[in-house]
Amino acid sequence: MKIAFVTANRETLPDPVVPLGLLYVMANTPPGHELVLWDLCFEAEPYAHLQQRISAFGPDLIAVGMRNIQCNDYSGHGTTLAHYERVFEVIRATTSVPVVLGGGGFSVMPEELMRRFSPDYGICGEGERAFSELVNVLAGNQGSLDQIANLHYFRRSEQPDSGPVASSARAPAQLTVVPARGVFQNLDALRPPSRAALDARYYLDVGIDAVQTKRGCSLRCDYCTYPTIEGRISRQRRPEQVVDELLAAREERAATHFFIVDSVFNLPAAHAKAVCREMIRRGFDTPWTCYVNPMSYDAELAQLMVEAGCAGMEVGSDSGVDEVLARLQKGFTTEHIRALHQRASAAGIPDCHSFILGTPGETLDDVRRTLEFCADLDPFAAIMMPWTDDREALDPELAKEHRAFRRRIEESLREMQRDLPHWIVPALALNFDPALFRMLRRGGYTGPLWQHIRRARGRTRRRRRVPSL
Ligand code: B12
Ligand code: SF4
Repeated sequence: MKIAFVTANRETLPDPVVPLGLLYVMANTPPGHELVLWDLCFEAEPYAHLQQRISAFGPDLIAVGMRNIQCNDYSGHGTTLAHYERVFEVIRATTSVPVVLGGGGFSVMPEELMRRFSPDYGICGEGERAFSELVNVLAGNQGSLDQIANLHYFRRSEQPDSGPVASSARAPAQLTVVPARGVFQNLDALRPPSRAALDARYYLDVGIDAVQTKRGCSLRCDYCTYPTIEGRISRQRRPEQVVDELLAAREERAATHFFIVDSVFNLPAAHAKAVCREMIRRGFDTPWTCYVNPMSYDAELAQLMVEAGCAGMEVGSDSGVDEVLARLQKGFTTEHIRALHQRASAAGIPDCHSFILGTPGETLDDVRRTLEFCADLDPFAAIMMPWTDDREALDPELAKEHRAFRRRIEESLREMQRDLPHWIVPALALNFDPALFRMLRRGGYTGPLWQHIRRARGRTRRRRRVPSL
């Protein structure tokens, strides 16, 4: 079959991100098919481009990667759904071949998005195995749809359980969801993704590549969707294999920085340390950034990360109020956040803490206490995000209700923005706007831009008083 992989993500803030998940799915598609990658990220006319590509290539199957539901301004005022709707309209108007939807955005609410976009198939969570099995069924080789764990599809009376089905055969249909069972992959058995087909602009304009050292997080933070995508059991890649991929990626493309996209790099800490040791042993010297959790962050790990070239870490601190952290089931307290900040500062690793303001049950007073906590902590960088629930994307009433509270939080942030020049508040475009980012890139700044804002704005380390809300 001729299979077209479409990465439809057009979010470019804070940066365009390489479609690592789709590359994994591509790399692990059974042999014997002709594969192409189409990237809509940098196209000025994405829909015309897509239409033209479909007409010229004539695919038998189209696989669409949907990374985000939310827009990158974190304000909850917009979503990416209208864009994906348009992508589906263009595909349906140009061809009648089956379409498969998958990716992190899709996996957050698969049933709702199946109904909204009506793809022929949807794959929730990790895509490699399910997509391979689907390709085998559609090519008429083996298997049946109801054996493909996590597959979502519309069962129609005329739809057999195997063999290609033109979507023109569509009729009112019932959504079928094949239950998940033992779906998660042994990561060392996967073929690593190839960057060969990636648009050069990821490297020329930004320079950040992505790599994954494991999948899954066993914690149970109240709001978190990550385990839906990756599972709750941590599955780790062999450190040698991770560094093989880093070196190959650096060889293949001119990345100046890597983002380790694990949900949390330092859980379990033993694996993070093993990866760092392997980087050091192999002399890997390209800077990298990762997510860390305030638990399991000891001085030994901080030191190993420095020696392995860590240029910064993003910390999901979420709140500066212990009762809120407990309600969110974070498993750590503000003391853990302080300890992490001290260790990171002692080791010389810039730390960027993200705080989610206004989670369910939180009051404006809690928000104010979080802002005071952050001002007192004085981390290298902080990102303030008013809480947005993914379900708002499909529920205007819920969105309206939450937006009113967000507005009040934003007003408070606006009042104090002049006092906190290095905090990042995407909803207010504060230290988060394309013009600033372009200026920093032109100035030769590499890696995630929060690592440069403080320096660029001059290091203001004065303690700030937070105005009352
Ligand atoms: C690392 C990360 C970032 C980093 C990326 C760094 C980099 N250079 O790559 C940074 C910090 C920049 C970032 C930014 C944003 N992110 Co982010 N990010 C992640 C994270 C933790 C990992 C993504 C990743 O690369 N995973 C590794 C790859 C291998 O996995 P994957 O993409 O999920 O792909 C697998 C499956 O989804 C599936 N699959 C993928 N594509 C396809 C296609 C088909 C056809 C099929 C069948 C299957 C399939 O198979 C793949 C392999 O198993 C996820 C959460 C998570 N744990 O997944 C959030 C996540 C993807 N981000 C999210 C969001 C919203 C954003 C932002 C919009 C900011 C924001 N408001 O939170 C921006 C957008 C940036 C952009 N330009 O698009 C959401 C998206 C869903 C949603 N709720 O909208 C997620 C899921 C987190 C969440 N809040 O729920 N992010
Ligand atoms: S530690 Fe991070 S990835 Fe794990 S459940 Fe909590 S928020 Fe989600």
